[in-house]
Amino acid sequence: MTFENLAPLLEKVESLVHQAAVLTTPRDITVTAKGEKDFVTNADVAVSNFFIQHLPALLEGSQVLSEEAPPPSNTQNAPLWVVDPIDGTTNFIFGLPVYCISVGLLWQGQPVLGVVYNPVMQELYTAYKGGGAFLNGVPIHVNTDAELKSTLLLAETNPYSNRTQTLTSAVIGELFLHTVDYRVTGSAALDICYLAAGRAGVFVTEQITPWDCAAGLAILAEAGGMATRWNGEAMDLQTGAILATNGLLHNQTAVIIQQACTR
Ligand code: LIP
Repeated sequence: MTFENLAPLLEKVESLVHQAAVLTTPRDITVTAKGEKDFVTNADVAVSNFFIQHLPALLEGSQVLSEEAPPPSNTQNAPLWVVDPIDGTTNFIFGLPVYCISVGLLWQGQPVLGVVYNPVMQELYTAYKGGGAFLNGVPIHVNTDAELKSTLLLAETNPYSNRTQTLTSAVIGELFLHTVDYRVTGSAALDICYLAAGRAGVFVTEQITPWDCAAGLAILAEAGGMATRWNGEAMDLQTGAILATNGLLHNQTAVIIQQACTR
């Protein structure tokens, strides 16, 4: 695969995502608890199954890692589709219109293509490596906020663990003092896209999963943003903390996070 043929591949993924979006409007939503405060619905499962069936045909040898399915075996050298069938499942269950379908493609472990779609707002974020980032076909870019006091902070909670929730609260609380205000949308994938579209300058969460961020990171990179671990280490696609910014705010935010973590 070369990067030249990512453009037609993106079109095919967009088409699948629009087809999958129909599955997010079932007549009856059934909810199952995967763990405490961790839910999956029949819509998540239907969208997951749809992508597992259709994505491998788009790219020879590719495999699918979905939040709602057992992981594929031996993904080492295969191109990997990383899917969150519904990111923001809790919002979806409670009727808040802030959720999305997220499909990323990892090539040699790096995100090279991403599609994130909020079917309620009808906002489609897309990117492939070297091709720029777009919202509904219009180019997007991170904002130019250079001071935390003039930017909006996006943050996510981690309701599954009291330990990380305490740390998250401390970090958000400290950053809140330095920024205009903070928002918790309930969808990390959308947060990263909002950052890419210049709607906020910083995004933090203590536990991001590969399916929350694979697509978003491809989009953010093309929009001129950056993402690392909280301690500044390079981002990989393992579950853990993330600091994503417009680039200009990265170092100063990392310093405040370190202070909050060691307090
Ligand atoms: C969600 C994340 C969100 C986090 C939620 C949850 P899901 O993913 O995107 O940022 O706060 O607890 O993990 O489970 O809706 O795909």
